[in-house]
Amino acid sequence: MENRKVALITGVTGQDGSYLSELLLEKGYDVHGVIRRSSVDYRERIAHLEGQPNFHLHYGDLGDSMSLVKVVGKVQPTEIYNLAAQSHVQVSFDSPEFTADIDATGVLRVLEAVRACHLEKTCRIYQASTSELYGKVEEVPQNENTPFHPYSPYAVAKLYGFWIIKEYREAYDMFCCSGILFNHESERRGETFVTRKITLAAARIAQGRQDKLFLGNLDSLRDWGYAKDYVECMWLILQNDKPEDFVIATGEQHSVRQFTELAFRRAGIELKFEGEGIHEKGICVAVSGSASADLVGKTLVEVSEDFYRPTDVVNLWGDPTKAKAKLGWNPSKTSFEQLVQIMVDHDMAKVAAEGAAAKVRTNLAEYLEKGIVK
Ligand code: NAP
Ligand code: F7E
Repeated sequence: MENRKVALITGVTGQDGSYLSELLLEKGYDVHGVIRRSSVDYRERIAHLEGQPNFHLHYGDLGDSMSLVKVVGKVQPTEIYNLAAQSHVQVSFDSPEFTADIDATGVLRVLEAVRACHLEKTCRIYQASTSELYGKVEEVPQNENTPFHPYSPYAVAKLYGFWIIKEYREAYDMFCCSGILFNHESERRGETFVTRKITLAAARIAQGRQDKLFLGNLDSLRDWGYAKDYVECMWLILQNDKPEDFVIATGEQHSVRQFTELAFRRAGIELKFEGEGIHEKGICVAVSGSASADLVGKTLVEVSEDFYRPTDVVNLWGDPTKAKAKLGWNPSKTSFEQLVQIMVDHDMAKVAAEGAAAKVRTNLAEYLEKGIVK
């Protein structure tokens, strides 16, 4: 490997891109990020890094080959982390063609940009693959040898990304690998993914700023880890002696219902679930801390068909044995309980800081309730 440490991160403004940037800057890398132009400020997650001498941003888009060739040629990276994607599974049913263009062909564009710049022998590439590849799972728990059965336009696009990485590794002897990451969450998680939607709603309901939370499939099972721990593994995968794919997961599984119960408890609200399917409800049976006693007896969680998917992946559970053994990665650094605690505590403080005394529903909460935004 070269002595220069120059990383190029696509998807730098996202949850993982922001944590990975911090990690690589700490490790002494020059970090370059690819950003898209937007009419609103979307750089909240990396605002604290802008202005640092080793942190640089470049305009580019995974849908635009020339922009990628230009940025790769200019930066001459020793490592590329391809994190950019349309990453929302439910949205991929509404925008399947865009999802395929960015999440499938976009990976090919990154690989070809590296070849066009003659960096294929010096630049290592990490591809953000996903547990969604296992989809309608064929075994539980899932490891590197479990057959794939993608179950959404997002997963089908990511499957192409996985295979084109493998193909370029074999055809051109490139050091390119996939991290098959199971769900990882944090206080920086996008607000329409289920965990963050729940922790924000729990905080808002506890502080009298929202009446109810509407969710989809409460029975869905996920292996949820902490994003800050997972970006470390992305780096470890590229420091390995040879290019290989790894499953990254905690090895523990919980339901959406369990996440909801725990998050509301942390916010001071004890929930009891009653009923089944679309009629299931989460009723407040006790409060603690600053949560209002008026909440007791109220239905705070309801199920809405708006958040059901045409096909849903319901049983993800990863086996991180290989990453533990070969990379020395610790899948238990942050427990499930600690993850929920970190997210709820962050959102309690955020909601408190939002400040308005009156009971205001944010636009997002309103849109979520009406099912306009998923
Ligand atoms: P995220 O928060 O949704 O971030 C996605 C990033 O991709 C954002 O920076 C976004 O930019 C960028 N992006 C989207 N379309 C783009 C385009 N056409 N050109 C350039 N950039 C584009 O996702 P994340 O949770 O950090 O996940 C990172 C990666 O890991 C994604 O590829 C995701 O599919 C994959 N993954 C995530 C998980 C998970 O649980 N988080 C698990 C497995 C795999 P804007 O800010 O401009 O939108
Ligand atoms: O859904 C169920 C939903 O949207 C998790 C992405 O980072 O991880 C993420 O994809 C589960 C699903 O994440 C609601 O049906 C119930 O079964 O938080 P999610 P995801 O689909 O697992 C994978 C590994 C990625 O690669 C993706 O990029 O929760 N669910 N009720 C709900 N989901 C949402 N979003 N909203 C609900 O109201």
